[in-house]
Amino acid sequence: MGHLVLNAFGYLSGDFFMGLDKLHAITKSHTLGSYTGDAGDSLSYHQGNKFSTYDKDDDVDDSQNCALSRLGAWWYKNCTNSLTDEVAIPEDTGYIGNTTEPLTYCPQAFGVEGIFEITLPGLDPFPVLCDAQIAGAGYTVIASRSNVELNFFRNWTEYKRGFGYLSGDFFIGLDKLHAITKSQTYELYVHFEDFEGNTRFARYDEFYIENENELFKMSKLGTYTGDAGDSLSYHKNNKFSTYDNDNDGFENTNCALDRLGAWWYRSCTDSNLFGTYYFKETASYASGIVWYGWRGSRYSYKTMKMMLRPTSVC
Ligand SMILES: [Ca+2]
Ligand SMILES: [Ca+2]
Repeated sequence: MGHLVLNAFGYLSGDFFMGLDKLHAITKSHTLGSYTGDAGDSLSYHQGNKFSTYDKDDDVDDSQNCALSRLGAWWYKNCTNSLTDEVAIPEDTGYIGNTTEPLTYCPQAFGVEGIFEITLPGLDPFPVLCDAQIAGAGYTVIASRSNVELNFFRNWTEYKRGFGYLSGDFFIGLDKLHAITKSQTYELYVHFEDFEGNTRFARYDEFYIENENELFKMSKLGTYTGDAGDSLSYHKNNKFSTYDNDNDGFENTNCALDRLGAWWYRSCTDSNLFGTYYFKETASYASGIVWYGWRGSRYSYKTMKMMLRPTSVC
């Protein structure tokens, strides 16, 4: 049996870290030497860097706290996400483009889908993915999750701008989400698929996200219909939170950190659709792509899409 020691944690008989003070005392007057081994040298990159923890950012990456975005503590250097920081269209994707006058929303015609450019006040024209299969024509996909590749544990700036690829997984970005939902009345449709091949949905007949001055508050959420349960009404009237911008309704907790995501957190969740991608079971409470109303707080879905459609076409 061990006990916790200052600057160290864990048990010597199990998992532990000895503490930086002791590590210093033992290794004093030495530097990182030459590598030998068969696991590859993945430590030289970190030589010359300071130690960082989530509450003490001493890495060299000015855009973020690497201990937070990498969920650890280390001699971090740079930790910039390799993906573009704005939603992108890969070059090998068919870009349908626009044939007639500028669109302000996805085409509403039967079977018409793909990537289109839309134009809204306050923003440069931007591409959106239009879906005509899941729930009928004319839906703009605002978020897509389908595999573990795209990290959704991102900071405020990234959520504001959006990230990922329209041909795969992505989040459209909060500025665009505001502009879209402000332009006319939209319904929200959330589609789920579990690892057993079942699908369910939740639909809300109104959805509106405020601008950044209002911290992208979800100030309107209409009536629920569907078979996945209503796990979003709990979040209505809450502001958006990321791990580096805690606007949730829970005084002593940073919900984004606790649930490993970003969302309109309250205290904290009834849903967490930008949480970590797991294969069914979440590693910690509600930290996955979680929607309590169907499979509870510990089940993370295989695929998830959030989509918007104008309630009446004007
Ligand atoms: Ca940093
Ligand atoms: Ca909080």
